[in-house]
Amino acid sequence: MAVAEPIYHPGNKNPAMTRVLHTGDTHIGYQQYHSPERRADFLAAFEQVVDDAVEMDVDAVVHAGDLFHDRRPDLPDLMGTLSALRDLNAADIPFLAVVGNHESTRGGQWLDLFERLGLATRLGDDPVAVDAVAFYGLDHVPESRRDDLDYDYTLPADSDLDTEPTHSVLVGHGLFTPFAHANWETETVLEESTVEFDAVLLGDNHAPGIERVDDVWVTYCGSTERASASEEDDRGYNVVGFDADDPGPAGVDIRRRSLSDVTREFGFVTADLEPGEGADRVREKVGQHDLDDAVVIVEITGDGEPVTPGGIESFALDNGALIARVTDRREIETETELSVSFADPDAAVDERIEEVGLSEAALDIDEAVRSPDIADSNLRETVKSRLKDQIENDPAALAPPESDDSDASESAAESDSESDDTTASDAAADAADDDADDTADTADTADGETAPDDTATADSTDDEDTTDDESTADDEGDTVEGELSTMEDFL
Ligand SMILES: [Mn+2]
Repeated sequence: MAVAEPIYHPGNKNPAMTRVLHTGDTHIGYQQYHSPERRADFLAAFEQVVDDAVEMDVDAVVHAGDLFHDRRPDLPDLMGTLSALRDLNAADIPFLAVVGNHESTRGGQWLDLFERLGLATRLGDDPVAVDAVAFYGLDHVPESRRDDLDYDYTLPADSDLDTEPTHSVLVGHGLFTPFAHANWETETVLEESTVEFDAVLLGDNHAPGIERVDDVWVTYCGSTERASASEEDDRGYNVVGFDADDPGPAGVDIRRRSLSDVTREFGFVTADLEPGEGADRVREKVGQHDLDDAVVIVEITGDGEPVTPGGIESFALDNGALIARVTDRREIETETELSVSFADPDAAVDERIEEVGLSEAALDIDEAVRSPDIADSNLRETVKSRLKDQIENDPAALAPPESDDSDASESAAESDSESDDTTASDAAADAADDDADDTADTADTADGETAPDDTATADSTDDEDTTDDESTADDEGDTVEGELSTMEDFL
């Protein structure tokens, strides 16, 4: 299994080896901490991955979902993405992808548009060949709808493939066993699949990892920029080799390549205060880090004097930090059971809204209200036109969705919900009845009180799928630490 030389070295190309770059959870368009710079970082990380793919001359880029942070990417992010996909296309490197929970839309997917433009291939039930490797896709499917899945993949013999593949690969998006926060049984998928897979390349869990289920390799590539402060480890991607001379799982080689040189610098500072210590000690700890253009995440624990988080944040910013977030764990521990991350209030709101469970229309209203891109003066008109559009073109968006599925692995910073909330839908419908005052009322409610309280109580039965917030924050706690460069490091 072990190969002496890293297989991604240019010029070290074994002609029998098909190599693909496995990435995912790119979250382009995520304006983390309300920071335009952070937003640009997510696109830049994707551009870097594409540059690496071209430089390595891989045989394909496989994207395991959540290319975009939400279903409504803005034009600059779309244009940047298109430009990167064009670069791949110019290098004759196919882009094979599935749809993640963040970007999933009710109508067509962005991926379908890219496919129409000849820049991507959406993986599905039919095999897509890269050399002698057959790739299949499994989009994210809400938990409540998974019982209906038949995993009926087209056998190579019944497909358009010219030759019998040496390897079969499933690319999927979801929280699969045996990884943390799993709610999707990998064994079931493998057993029920009509095709015998050698490897499963996954997205959704932002923590990278490799496991074996029976003989089959199962791996997460991890996110390419930190989508939450819980993602402390280096970001990166996988390079997966398939040896045509060695069919089956034995001929699969998975390696990890770090993006730590190019991702935004994060400084994780823990100030564990002794009695009598205070802000001076916290500043001292913060000052030990390279703050230049970094995102600085400070946690205060222990005892000591009261510390004003704002003062520490100013100190970090004055010393060159791009973003500083200070959480005083001592306060949180004593205050309440609340486990939201106060390091990012917007993320806390996202998390709360995810728990509440809103219709697509209500989520759109929330998005409009909180979006920094929509001026207050335009809000009323924006909400009104979006709702009008949905009533005319997509009435289903106003109806209670059939199901719910909260994604626990995804950090507090991520918001998405397919859950069901009648009250919110009603509110949306009210707002939509062409009465500008109603519309404004809905917007005002969402604005003032973060998640509207009256909707928060609407559907407590939806909690069955939500994992404890605290464990969400610890998402990456039980994964591999440090530099990962070979498959052996994962085992
Ligand atoms: Mn994701």
